Amino acid sequence: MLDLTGKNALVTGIANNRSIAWGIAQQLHQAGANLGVTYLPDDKGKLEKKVAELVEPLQPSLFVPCDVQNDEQVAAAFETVQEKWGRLDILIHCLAFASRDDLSGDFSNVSRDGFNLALDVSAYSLVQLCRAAKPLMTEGGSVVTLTYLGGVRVIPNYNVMGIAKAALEMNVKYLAAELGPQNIRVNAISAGPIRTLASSAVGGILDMIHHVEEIAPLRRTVTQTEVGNTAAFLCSDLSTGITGQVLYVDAGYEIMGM
Ligand code: NAD
Ligand code: 0WE
Repeated sequence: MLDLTGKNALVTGIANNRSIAWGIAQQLHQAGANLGVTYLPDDKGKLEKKVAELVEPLQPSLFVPCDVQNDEQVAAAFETVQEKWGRLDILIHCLAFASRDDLSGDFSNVSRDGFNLALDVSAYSLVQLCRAAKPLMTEGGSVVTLTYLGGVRVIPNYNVMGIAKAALEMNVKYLAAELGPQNIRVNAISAGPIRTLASSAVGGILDMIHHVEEIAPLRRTVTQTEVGNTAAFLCSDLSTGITGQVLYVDAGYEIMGM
């Protein structure tokens, strides 16, 4: 039923085997999609090598650098998509970044640079990638991004990332409205806390996970695979009527008031 054969899917945000994007890539692959993977290049090419080895079993037909803060690199990545595939069907936006200093202490201490960095990488990047994808999604398409409850409620220490996620969720709505007539759908998954490279760098993440395990209706957190399966659904013909939405994959935590 969930069939993505013949679909070309570009996945951003894989850093290691704990990345949510890795969970998504695996489920898209299992559903039969043709994968393209982007990575954030570093000085020594260490991350490139790690990600290349990780994704090898999924046999991506495209593997390109894409730092969303580098306009030329983003343009080059989509030129490669155009040359190698001719058409794009699925875009997974699964990246965020804020300065570590801005993810603790008083929110009001955030500097202009820190604010701009978080919003640039974590929110503007969706607009930028959708603009590049738009002319390539000639047979319609599906864009999925990752957000967090800290974009709609105050979560201690999430701070400037909360503002970035609020902007990201509103980007989803404006982009869905603009791209809908071209049958391109844009949705977000709001995932519960998961141990990843990004979340593990944050103090107290384990306590937050334990809190969710006590409060969430399902009495547990979610896995990268569960987020991946929801992403596959949002990219498939099972969800053709859904656009502009934020779908919570959080074991039900969001509904709880006390
Ligand atoms: P992760 O560290 O595995 O992924 C973050 C990715 O962002 C990395 O692959 C990194 O290379 C990439 N990135 C950072 N700056 C970039 C740039 N300038 N250009 C291109 N890529 C860049 O962590 P994750 O938890 O899998 O995060 C993926 C997404 O999921 C993020 O949007 C995050 O906000 C969201 N999310 C995470 C959780 C969680 O608890 N882990 C919960 C809800 C939402
Ligand atoms: O979106 C995220 C992670 C965002 C993130 C994390 C880091 C850590 C390392 C963005 N930038 C950085 N920069 C770094 O230098 N999550 C939803 C996971 C997360 O992060 C939190 C959380 C949760 C949950 C930060 C504070 C409180 C809770």
